[in-house]
Amino acid sequence: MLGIQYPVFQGGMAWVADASLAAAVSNAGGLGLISSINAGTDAVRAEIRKCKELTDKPFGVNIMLQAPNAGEIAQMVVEEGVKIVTTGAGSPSQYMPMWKEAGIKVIPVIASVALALKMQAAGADAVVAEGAESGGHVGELHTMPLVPQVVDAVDIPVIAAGGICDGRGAAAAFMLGADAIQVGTRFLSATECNVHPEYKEKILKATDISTIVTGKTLGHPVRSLKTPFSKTFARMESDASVSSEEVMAFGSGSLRRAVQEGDPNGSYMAGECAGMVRRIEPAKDIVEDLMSGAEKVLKAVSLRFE
Ligand code: TUI
Repeated sequence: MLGIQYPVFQGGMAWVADASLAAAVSNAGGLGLISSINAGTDAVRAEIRKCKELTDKPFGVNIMLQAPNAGEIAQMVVEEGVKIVTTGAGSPSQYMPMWKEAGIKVIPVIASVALALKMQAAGADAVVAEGAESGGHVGELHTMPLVPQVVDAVDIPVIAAGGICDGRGAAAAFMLGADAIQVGTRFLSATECNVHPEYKEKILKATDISTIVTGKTLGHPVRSLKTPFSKTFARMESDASVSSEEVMAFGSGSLRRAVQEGDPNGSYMAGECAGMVRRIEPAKDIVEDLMSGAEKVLKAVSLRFE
């Protein structure tokens, strides 16, 4: 459907997923995605143009629907001839007719069966079922129960996301009925990923219990690494004497500060599998490790059932 070699999507991570990372993943045979959360619509347009120079393989754009410029980005991807769009943090129904008209493959990220069905009815070509193990904005269900329930509910392909970091996770996702996987956190450590070195360092140092979900009281739960900043955020939102406006002001701009400045007062969004990320390596090696690792465990397990 997408013209890619391997069923591996790179998560469209806000402020992180630029042309450099997306092109590296696409050149490796996966699907690279550029994030629409960047310095503004023109900056995203520039990343798209750069990506076209870096790869002749298919790539896409992830549109964060809660962003104030989401409508502008939705129009811009049509102008730039983008072929694949994924969306997050909302329903893209209003843009669907325009994108279908332009021949764009539309793949909404969803976190429930209800929204998967709504997206299918609206004409989605596939859905990414993203469990709450993932980094960034999360839903309520986790990958293990979410993916098979979405697979049973829809007739379009399902891409599993959330907690998938190596060949074992990839194989498990295929066992749940997924047609492909989406991986975010592991690509934070890619050589071609342009986050601040401090961000990579924090991911490499992370353990199994290094992430926390904050923002539930604001209706915008986000998973990030436990840091003095995220712990303060958690304390503020559970303190009745602190208004939600004060909490939001405290968090404002924190992801950009982490990604670009390695600021200790930044939000280091990451999934639960951050503890499994061991080294910095080219995106190509990550894609190949995901696929060869899946093949290895699938063969080993199938032998046990012969
Ligand atoms: O969108 C994401 N993950 C994100 S977006 C993001 S940007 C940001 N966030 C906070 C502060 C600063 C920047 C970081 N991470 N993942 C896709 C995703 N979408 N996960 C869950 C959902 C989702 C949730 C509810 C999709 C739809 C939905 O329903 C809304 C509706 O209209 O029914």
